[in-house]
Amino acid sequence: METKIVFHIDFDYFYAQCEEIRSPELKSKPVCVCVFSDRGGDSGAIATANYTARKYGAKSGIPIVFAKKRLEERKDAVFLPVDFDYYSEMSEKAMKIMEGFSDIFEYVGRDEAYLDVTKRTEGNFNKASHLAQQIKNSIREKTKLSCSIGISPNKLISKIASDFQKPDGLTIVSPEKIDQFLESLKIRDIPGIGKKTEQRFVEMKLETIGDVKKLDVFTLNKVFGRKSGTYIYNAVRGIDDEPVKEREPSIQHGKIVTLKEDSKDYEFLLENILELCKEVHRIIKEKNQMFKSVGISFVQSDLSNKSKSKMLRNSTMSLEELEKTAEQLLKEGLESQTITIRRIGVKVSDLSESQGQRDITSYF
Ligand code: DGT
Ligand code: CA
Ligand code: CA
Repeated sequence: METKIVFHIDFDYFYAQCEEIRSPELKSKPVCVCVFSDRGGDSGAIATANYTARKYGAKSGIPIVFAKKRLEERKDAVFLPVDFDYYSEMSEKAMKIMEGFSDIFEYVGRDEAYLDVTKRTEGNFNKASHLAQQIKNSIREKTKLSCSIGISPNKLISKIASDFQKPDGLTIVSPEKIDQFLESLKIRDIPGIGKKTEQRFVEMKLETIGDVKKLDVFTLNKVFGRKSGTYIYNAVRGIDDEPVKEREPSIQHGKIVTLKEDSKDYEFLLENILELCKEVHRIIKEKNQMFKSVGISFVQSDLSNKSKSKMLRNSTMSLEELEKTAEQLLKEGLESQTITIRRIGVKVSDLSESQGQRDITSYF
């Protein structure tokens, strides 16, 4: 069987990096991107933090109050609310570039993807290394984003490898290096192995992947059950035959603009909303897709977010329906609006392929 070459590409400190790109003055500061809960104040958790903030122990999943405590001495630390629409927009641009460099492209989530590049590299790891460098350069040039790439004959090892030298990493594990690469890594580095599984291994006095390799498949199956046991048995040996499956990130289409001036004036905002509707509709038409949900979003002058969406009765391609719905959402969104709005967006989701001449009126 010929050796496959699979890339796993993962953007570095993704949400926080997007914020740095939007506001370069943040680069020298600790930056935490926060999911503020509805309860107000500082309740909520950190979605991610840049590497400066991580040095102080501020990281994904911890409460915002803890992060603020840990960063107490850094008076310049910045805590920003998440702006998913903006991150999606950045992600989409970078994903398009990656897709262009792949034989098979599998979108995993906003910040990661697998690429099968076996054909275009002719299974040659040297060529693969050049290709990866080219992808990094192209993404950086067009979006300013940095990413880390893992290269190996399968998804499992590439995923581990992309995480091996972050940020801006490039880790190549050719077939003959697999054992050596895995040997000294922590068991926890295997995707899917969480705290609980790790704890069981600690109890068995096993710490590295090399240690676990000493266990036979029967022991692993007995301790973890057949499914997990077999997975672990193969994973520690670098065995994984999951193919890269074509998958595109077409979950939604959206457009967002920064307004000429911050405002909460209905007429002014409506004008912008209608313009965005036209742009979003252009994408939908081009892709021959129908949508069933419409959403609008505001980034308010204090950088907090607000969004509203509505599910339609039927899927449609109609610009008129898109505009009507967005207009209605805008009216609702502006009720009790106190602060002005800085950026405004429109998106459609719950997409489906339009199948031929279903209903001629739904095309316009
Ligand atoms: P890294 O280690 O440089 O890849 O850093 P990130 O931030 O890219 O980490 P990753 O790849 O695990 O996650 C990608 C994005 O997913 C991250 O920018 C924010 C989001 N995320 C990750 N963990 C959490 C979490 O615990 N809560 C929330 N709300 N979001 C998270
Ligand atoms: Ca990442
Ligand atoms: Ca990731």
